[in-house]
Amino acid sequence: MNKFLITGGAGFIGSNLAEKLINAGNEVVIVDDLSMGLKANIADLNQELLTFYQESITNHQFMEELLVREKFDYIILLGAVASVADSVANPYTTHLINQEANINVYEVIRKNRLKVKKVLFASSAAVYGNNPELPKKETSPIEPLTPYAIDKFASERYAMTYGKLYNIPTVATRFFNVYGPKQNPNSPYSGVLSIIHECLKNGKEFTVFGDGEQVRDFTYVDDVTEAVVGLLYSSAKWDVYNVATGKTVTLNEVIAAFKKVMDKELTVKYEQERTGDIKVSAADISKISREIDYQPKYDISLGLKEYIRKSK
Ligand code: UD2
Repeated sequence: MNKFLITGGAGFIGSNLAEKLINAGNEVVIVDDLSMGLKANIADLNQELLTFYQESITNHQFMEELLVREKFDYIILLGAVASVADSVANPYTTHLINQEANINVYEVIRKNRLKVKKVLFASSAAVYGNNPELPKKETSPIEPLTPYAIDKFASERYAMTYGKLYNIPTVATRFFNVYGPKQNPNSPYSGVLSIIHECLKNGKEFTVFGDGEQVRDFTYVDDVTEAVVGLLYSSAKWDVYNVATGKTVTLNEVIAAFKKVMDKELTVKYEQERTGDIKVSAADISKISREIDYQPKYDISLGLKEYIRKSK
């Protein structure tokens, strides 16, 4: 049994990860200010193994006291303002959360010489921006186009550099479009599959921005948490890994698959594509596959089935 800290642990990916770790008998501490996460996401977990702090990761003193007191085996940094649009509207405020708060964690580990088994920083495919090279490899050019992407890239680099300079075992992941239970559909910039799910459930009309032929690598959250745990327990360090399925589908194909899995009709309207929308996002996952023998288990139809089953 190990002790884990998950920042953003009441959010979509964090709460799914907490569930996996707790079900395996580990102790999990969550720090989440509930700005996007929900208490309900972690309410059904074994509370004896869970400690929850409703606190912002920007409270540096709180974070330092917590890290020094609890002596975590593993630290997973998922706490962030996940909306790219928010980062464009509020670049400085989101910077304090998406970058500074993470550096503070590395700094506390360095200053206090904390012995951690691994620190994992959750970065994003957003760091690749619009660069046309496909599929994206970890060595592909980086082109962060928004404050969100800049902060993700910087926090990734800080994790690697702190790791090497001060001998802290760090890794980073670049997630591609993640979907699954507990993803919050309430913002227009929420994951598109959570929005489609909401529309199908409530008989609402769904708007496709563009012609629906945009291509994504949609990754079921269990494959993501599997990759995270695999990297934590492996000897991987000071490196960054794409986390995706390595397969792509168009939005139109996903809509068709979703309707079939739910056996429901969906009214779809087509509008102008979003400014800055990426036409094709595709991941090369050979690096993580080599490192931890990672094999995604969910193609889109299996992932959607599991999403529906677990959302009931
Ligand atoms: C993903 C990430 C984002 C950033 C970006 C980097 C998610 C939720 N977002 O944005 O954080 O890392 O990749 O490239 O993982 N769409 C519709 N109708 C809707 C909502 C979306 O047609 O109501 C379209 C949208 O225009 C896009 C596609 O669906 O073409 C996927 O949208 P998304 O917001 O789920 O994810 P994405 O790839 O834009």
